[in-house]
Amino acid sequence: MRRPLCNSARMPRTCSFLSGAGALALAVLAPFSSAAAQDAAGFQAYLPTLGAQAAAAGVSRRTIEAVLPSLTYNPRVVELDRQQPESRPNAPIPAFAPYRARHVDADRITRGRAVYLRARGRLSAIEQQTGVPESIMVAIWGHETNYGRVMGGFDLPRALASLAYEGRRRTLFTDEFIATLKMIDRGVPREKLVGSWAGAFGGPQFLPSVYLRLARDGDGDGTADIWNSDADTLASIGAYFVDAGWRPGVPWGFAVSVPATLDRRLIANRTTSPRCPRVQGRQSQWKTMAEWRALGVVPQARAWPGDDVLATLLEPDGQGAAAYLLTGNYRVILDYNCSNFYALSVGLLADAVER
Ligand SMILES: [Ca+2]
Repeated sequence: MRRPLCNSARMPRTCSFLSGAGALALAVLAPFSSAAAQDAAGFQAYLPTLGAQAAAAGVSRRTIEAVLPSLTYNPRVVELDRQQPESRPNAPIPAFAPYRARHVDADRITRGRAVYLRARGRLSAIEQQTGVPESIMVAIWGHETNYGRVMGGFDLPRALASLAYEGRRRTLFTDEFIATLKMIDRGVPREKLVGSWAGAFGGPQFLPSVYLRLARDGDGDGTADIWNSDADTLASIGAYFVDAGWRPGVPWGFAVSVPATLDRRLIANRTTSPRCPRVQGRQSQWKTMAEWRALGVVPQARAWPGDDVLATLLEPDGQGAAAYLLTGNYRVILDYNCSNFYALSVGLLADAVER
């Protein structure tokens, strides 16, 4: 993992060698170094609290004593956490089209098709057991890690303990930190606990608590190795979707054309979702397919699902641009990662891989 030289709590003075500006650099650095030293010290003082919470949650003394003394504060993960959109609730929403072009691109589609064809036997068995379409499992894998290519290089216990210490989402990160220790208790080697700055790891980018609950052994060798085994990765994604309520036989959604005359005020969402309100607030009211058809909404490619299937309308770039009707299965993709752009791109990549 690379860290910016000026951002290391352990070597804060490295910057003065780079700047060459002598006293000025030291004057600028002084308050920063002091803050970094405070964080490093505060983190060490906080570790016994985390250790006590882990012990109370049933983690073995052996694991706690092996891991906690090795941890140091990681300012980089805190910096990344503060860049997240939910830290800036009033930031403008960017356009979907450029995001789609980056995430549902020719390379990802081509390689997704190759994975789809290569793993066909395995995928079809998982689809039979779970009802989750093969292409959706492939698309999640493609989006999360570019089919296992990019799985993150952050040490998870260190990253999660740093985020718990920082405190913006302390409960979440404390629970996930404890879950990493439980993974060690279960026999996962310490050196495997590497992933994204926010604690997700392996091909499906599961959080530790999700791994404990839903990781599956897809190739039958007795372990759920979502780092190295494609079969385990895909079976685990399938298990996640079943757990989150995927309904077999219903598409995630599809592109539609919407009459320019449709009065959007009549279909505006008037409820606030307790979960991801900003994301779900961009979607319309839920209506049946029969009701959408009566409003003049026309599918661009796929046939309609049954008339009684409920769906919501999303026009991510506003009226006159791409529009989608989304079913309850779209909500399952949002459960995996609550972002409209993410969920739309997963659905569109799945369709492209299958085509
Ligand atoms: Ca396995």
